[in-house]
Amino acid sequence: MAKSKSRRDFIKSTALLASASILSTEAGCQDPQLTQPVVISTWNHGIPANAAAWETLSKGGSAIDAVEAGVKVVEADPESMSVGYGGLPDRDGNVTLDACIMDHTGNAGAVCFLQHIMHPIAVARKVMDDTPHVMLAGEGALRFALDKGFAKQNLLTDKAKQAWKDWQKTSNYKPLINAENHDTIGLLALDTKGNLSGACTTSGLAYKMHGRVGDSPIIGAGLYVDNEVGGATATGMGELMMKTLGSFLVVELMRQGASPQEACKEAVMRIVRKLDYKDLQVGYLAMDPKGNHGAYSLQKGFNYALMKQGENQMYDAESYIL
Ligand code: SD4
Repeated sequence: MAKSKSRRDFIKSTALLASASILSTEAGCQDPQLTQPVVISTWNHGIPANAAAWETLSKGGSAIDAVEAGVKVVEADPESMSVGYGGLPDRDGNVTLDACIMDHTGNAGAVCFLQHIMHPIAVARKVMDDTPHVMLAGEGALRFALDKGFAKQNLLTDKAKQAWKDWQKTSNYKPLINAENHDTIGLLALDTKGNLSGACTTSGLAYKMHGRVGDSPIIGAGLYVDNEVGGATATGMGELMMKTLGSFLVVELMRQGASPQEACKEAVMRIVRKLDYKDLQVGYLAMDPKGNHGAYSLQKGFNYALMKQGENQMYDAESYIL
């Protein structure tokens, strides 16, 4: 995994360094029983997401709180055009959101085809914590969110609306690789108690059919965590991960002895062997309970942010197609 050469490579804010030193005095150095936290997440927006997750972890907070805090930063960013606020709409002009979250005990929550809510991950967390269910969809998810006090708001920014209008001139639907319509955030965190959690949130493929749901809210496709073995998350053309239950596959391969890197690669190879993947992208990230990580993608161009020991850096994933 080569460090990428982008300008964002060496973003290390003083806040991050400060939280790293809090960790070494409050946690890591004083108690050898405590695990060193690690955060890993997809694409360039992983840098600010990791930083927010780290803030929670460095104070001894839980992995589940950290993953939620991390991805919320990206959900609220209007410049991130495939997650939450500012996300590109479906072909009818609706921003529809998919998200899921999973903790170290195997608890999980998800929402799909949710509209008008800035933080679908927080709604997914409430589904996990406050209901006997795993997933709520569409109108039901919206009603639940409003009942829980979330505000209804317009998520279609002027910039996203203009992009949609431009797209309508041809209405040519072709999912692209590594373009701005493939920028889901999937984030995995390991906390000082050695617990793993994950979160995944997206506005899905730009200009998708109204009602389309991708892999991101599907436990086992977009995200899976088993605290004994490890966690995995996915990005890219959701249909490919759904057909192979990719994140579950990565974790199960790790259970059978594969390293996180080997498991990510094998899950991509499963797609290569079985499905028509031409011009499509899939990227997997994985982490085991010791903080070892893996990253592998179908096509060149998938990058991820890794934060450990207070350092937050971008890396390019290895890929099947070079
Ligand atoms: C989806 N997997 O809806 C998402 C899109 C994505 O990076 O990951 N973009 O299929």
